[in-house]
Amino acid sequence: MELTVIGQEAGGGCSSSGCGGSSDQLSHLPQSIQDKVKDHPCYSEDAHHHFARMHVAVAPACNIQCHYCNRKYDCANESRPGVVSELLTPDQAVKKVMAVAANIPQMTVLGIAGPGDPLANPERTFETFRQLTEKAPDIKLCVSTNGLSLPDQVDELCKHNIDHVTITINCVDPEIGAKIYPWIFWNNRRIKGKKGAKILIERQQKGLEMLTERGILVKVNSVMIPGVNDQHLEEVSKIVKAKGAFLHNVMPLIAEAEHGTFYGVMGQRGPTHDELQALQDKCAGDMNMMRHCRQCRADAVGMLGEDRGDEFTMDKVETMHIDYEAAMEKRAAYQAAALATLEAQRKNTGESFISLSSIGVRRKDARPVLMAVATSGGGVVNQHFGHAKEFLVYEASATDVRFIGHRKVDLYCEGGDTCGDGESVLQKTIRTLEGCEAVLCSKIGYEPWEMLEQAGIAPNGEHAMEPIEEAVAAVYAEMVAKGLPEKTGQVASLQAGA
Ligand code: CLF
Ligand code: SF4
Repeated sequence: MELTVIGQEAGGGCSSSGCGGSSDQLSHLPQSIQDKVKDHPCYSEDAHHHFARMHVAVAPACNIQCHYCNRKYDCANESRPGVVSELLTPDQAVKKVMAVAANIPQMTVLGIAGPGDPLANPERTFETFRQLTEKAPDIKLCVSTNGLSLPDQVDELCKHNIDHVTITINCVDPEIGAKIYPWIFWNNRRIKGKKGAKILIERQQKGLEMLTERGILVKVNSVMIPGVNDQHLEEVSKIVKAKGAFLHNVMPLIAEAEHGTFYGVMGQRGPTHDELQALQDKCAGDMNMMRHCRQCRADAVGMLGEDRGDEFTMDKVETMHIDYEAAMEKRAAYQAAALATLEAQRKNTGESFISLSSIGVRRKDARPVLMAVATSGGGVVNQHFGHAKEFLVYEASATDVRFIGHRKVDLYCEGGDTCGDGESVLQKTIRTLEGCEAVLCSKIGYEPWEMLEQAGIAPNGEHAMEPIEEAVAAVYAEMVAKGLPEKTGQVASLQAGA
């Protein structure tokens, strides 16, 4: 028997990678659809190591109210709550996109996701798309909506070659909807409670069907709200899949009192890492799940998990002198090389096997282990522990290695050869890694090494520059060979959230 590392060719499929775009999962799809997702950082989990997205905040208005939203901030249906984006006109947005395209060759996708609802601002949204289709036809266009106006806008979306649409669908039951949406604004009227939620749900479902009939890929976002819709989202997942959604992204509610949202003020909690993962796993039986969402800002720029927006504020963009011809050549060359690397990685991971005989037959049923990985992109272990702003979490088992999600941390090392002394931040980082039993990075300082060991997390810098899944599998094999400890003591208490 063999241990498969991301068994794409070996039949692991999406369940092994937990992603929206492993090559096996896509291989049954028409080539035209594979082409739409292979370099989209949100629709393909492995593509997000190589390709970037950007958002332009051109859409200020919204036509509904969500209990997790405060209009002072970006739309929380596709954005991290509590951040404010620089609002742009369509002309400014196009200028900014061209500047980013010239400077960040990884950027393949332009999304409009706020700060309000893009389809509640159709003139501004479609004018931006219209100009970009002319000026930058190689950029994929993407939009995110609450769905209320969607059925009215589907034809216009088609006209602009928009291949990717996200609809936030938090429920299919108006009773539950009334607990999430106090009102909607529709046909020039404010409609409250269950009645409003019912209309919203119907419009979302209709929009979803219309898009899939036209071959547009639809991702559904759902905000997981414990005690409100957490028990209901499995059903949502089944229904949206049946209606043709391509990918389901269950995101955690983030409700802080200081954001001034209804939920924040009422003390509604968000889910724990374990609760989120458990729900994603339940939904995954029926649906391709996205687990690498970073809840971006409405003006995010760069790879998922990084934000280079500060480099491209309008005052900076206005002063940039860009040789577009040279930049576009560089862009095309980068993207061709990145795709070739990605294809090679997909092939290699599909073909990589570690013989279980090397770690002993009795370990066929060795328990799974969570590991955290520090990476700055490229699909390899290549980041210093102290420089990581987030860790990717993988689950290794005797049958496969799968991506589980990411954990954001505070940066405590400000550079130099040694890690900083921000002990309390380091402790916080280690708490963030609860449940993980190893952390893979390119380098790590002495102090965090010791503290990780004390917390029951094995630091590992032996696999620098290796592809992540292969490195995780190799560490798992070593751990199993040594004998996995019972899940007790500190690790268990951390997993319990202690
Ligand atoms: Fe933007 Fe959304 Fe398009 Fe991606 S983000 S409009 S599909 S290009 Fe991606 Fe960011 Fe998550 Fe959105 S990580 S918040 S899912
Ligand atoms: Fe806020 Fe977005 Fe909901 Fe509108 S759709 S209320 S902007 S979270």
